[in-house]
Amino acid sequence: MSRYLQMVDGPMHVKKLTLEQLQQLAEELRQELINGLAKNGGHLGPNLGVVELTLALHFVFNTPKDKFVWDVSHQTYVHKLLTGRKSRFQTIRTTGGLSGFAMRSESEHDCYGAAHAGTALSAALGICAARDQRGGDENVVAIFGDAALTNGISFEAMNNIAQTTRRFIGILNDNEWSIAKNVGAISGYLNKLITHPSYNKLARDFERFVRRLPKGKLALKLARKAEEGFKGAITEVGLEPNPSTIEADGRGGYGSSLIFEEMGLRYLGPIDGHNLPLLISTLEFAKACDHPIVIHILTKKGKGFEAALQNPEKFHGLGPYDVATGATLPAKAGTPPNWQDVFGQAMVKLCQKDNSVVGITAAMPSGTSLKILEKAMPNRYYDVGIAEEHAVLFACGMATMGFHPVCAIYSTFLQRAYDCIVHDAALQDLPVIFCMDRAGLSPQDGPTHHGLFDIAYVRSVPNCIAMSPKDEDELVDMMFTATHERHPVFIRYPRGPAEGVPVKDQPRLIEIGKAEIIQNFSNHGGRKVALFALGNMMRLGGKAAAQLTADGYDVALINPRFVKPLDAGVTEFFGRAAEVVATLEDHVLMGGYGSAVLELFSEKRITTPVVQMGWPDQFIEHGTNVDDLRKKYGLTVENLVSKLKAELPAAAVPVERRRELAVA
Ligand SMILES: Cc1ncc(C[n+]2csc(CCOP(=O)(O)OP(=O)(O)O)c2C)c(N)n1
Repeated sequence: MSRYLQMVDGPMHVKKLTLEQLQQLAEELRQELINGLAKNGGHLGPNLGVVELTLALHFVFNTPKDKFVWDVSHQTYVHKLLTGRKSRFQTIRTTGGLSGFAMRSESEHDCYGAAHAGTALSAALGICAARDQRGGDENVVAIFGDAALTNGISFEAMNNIAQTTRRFIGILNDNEWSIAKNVGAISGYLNKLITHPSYNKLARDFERFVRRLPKGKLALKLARKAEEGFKGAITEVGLEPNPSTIEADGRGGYGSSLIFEEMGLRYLGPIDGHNLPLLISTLEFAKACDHPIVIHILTKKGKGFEAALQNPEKFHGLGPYDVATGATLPAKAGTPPNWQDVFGQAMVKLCQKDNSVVGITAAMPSGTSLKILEKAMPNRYYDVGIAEEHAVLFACGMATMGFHPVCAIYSTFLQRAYDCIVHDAALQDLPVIFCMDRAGLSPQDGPTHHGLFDIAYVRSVPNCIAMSPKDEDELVDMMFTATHERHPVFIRYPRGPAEGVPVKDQPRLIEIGKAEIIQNFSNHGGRKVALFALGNMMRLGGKAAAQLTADGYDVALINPRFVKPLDAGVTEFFGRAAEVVATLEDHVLMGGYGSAVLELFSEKRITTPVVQMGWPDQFIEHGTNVDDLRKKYGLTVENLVSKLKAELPAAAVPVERRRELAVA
């Protein structure tokens, strides 16, 4: 490990370094990020962009007393390296290793956990309010990206800051990128703010002013609060109203910082977010400010690594890569296409055939592969920014006009739009199609990203149809079927490679509420087991069926397809015919598919024992891969087979039971 990084075990050590040493440390941190993430991947680009900012924050403030609230918090790797976690850094996002996000249980320096965007301003304001209630003097800093400003909650918080507290520090880390290029009017507004000549001048004046102070010693001087006069000078340069900017477009809108100032927030910037002394002095000023303040800093995603600078979208978050070139490993030959790519290609075909279909993403064109539609048919594609509620309401509006909008949203992010699902899509019974990506585990991301609750949250809402395909061909059939429906339809499918089955040229309609019997009982006299394997659990179900069959059991294997409406006929038939039933789902057990089966059994007075396989009632941590986590929680073929065998110890049916069955 490099020289200064080796010496830094906590923020107190950062404060002891000179400016030159800090600058050296910044380089070392960059190398640690680039080398340390190469094996397992991670959010390299965003973290390379905040090296100086994080150093400056720890130089000026004092965590854990002072509070840093990071939006999304995928950019906290440097913070982790500086707060006692560097020896475990290379375990990040792996089984038993550090989380890829801020997590309260991981460190006292992580005062607030996150991974969904747009939460930082509100949470930080809550912390400020609590501090004020208690009469404390902690500094609270919310660090949020430019894409967080495409999210409504950020504005709900900003609307509320000035009336709640006098001491709030916001840092807008503007790199012009969300995961993809940032979208929308706010992004355009920030761009004008950056490029407006008078603001550039302000930034230059400000820099020149800082540079005039004795080199190197500046940071230390400021840290010791010896420069009260200097702070005043910054106020003069940075915060004096500038009439030319207010007049920029004749309305006081573009080109001015009015949007922040009208919210009662002092605005300072834009400043170069890689200029360490400038950052330190600005943060020192903010610390002394008796008024809520937003500092607008400009950073480069991927700074210090050419490949990442060239391709910010890919390097936002990626798997293992080559340190020399940034090249990522190609998929192994024969790997099936990702579910996402099948979805994206199917969207193009559906849109070509049906004018009522459009695709909507909430800032995830690459993650969902909706970018395939964007490329092929840009006028049928909408990226609304990190705004899931808006995405759903927007889709509802289009649906009232006869469209079949397809919202491609990760299961975990759709949670945010639950009210819109209930109050808008379902209550008005609108034909919005929800393609719930990442249903199941998002292993390296962990509990914030696993999509394990969607069946439970959709199943209880009237008018909704919910399904899950066993393979990619069925996914396309389900999408096609959904475009013929008049109700909200939810299709859940996981992350990563699909099953590798060919996708038909012409999709076919699936009868709503109809399960598929993959393998019926053969009535060979073996004890009867019925396996209901939902969606991607079919692979596990198929293996268990093969093993049990080989061991002499008579096994039926059913693809339920629908969670709602459940195929009551098929479920009841196999429920009665089998001696034990198993339900398999990549979802929490509580409220999930197995619960739906049990509800039906209870209603029909079916007493056949049910072995439920799914995720327990707890948040599932992150892990290196799906297999690690499935093993830990018993979602394995071996475990299923042994549970079923425990219910039905002998493969052959005892004579009395055989007689009973014959009579029945
Ligand atoms: C509610 C929600 N929707 C989508 C995402 C996926 N996501 C993760 S990071 C990110 C972009 C964040 O951009 P920004 O806040 O500007 O930070 P940067 O990575 O550019 O530093 C998105 C869309 C998310 N985390 N949360």
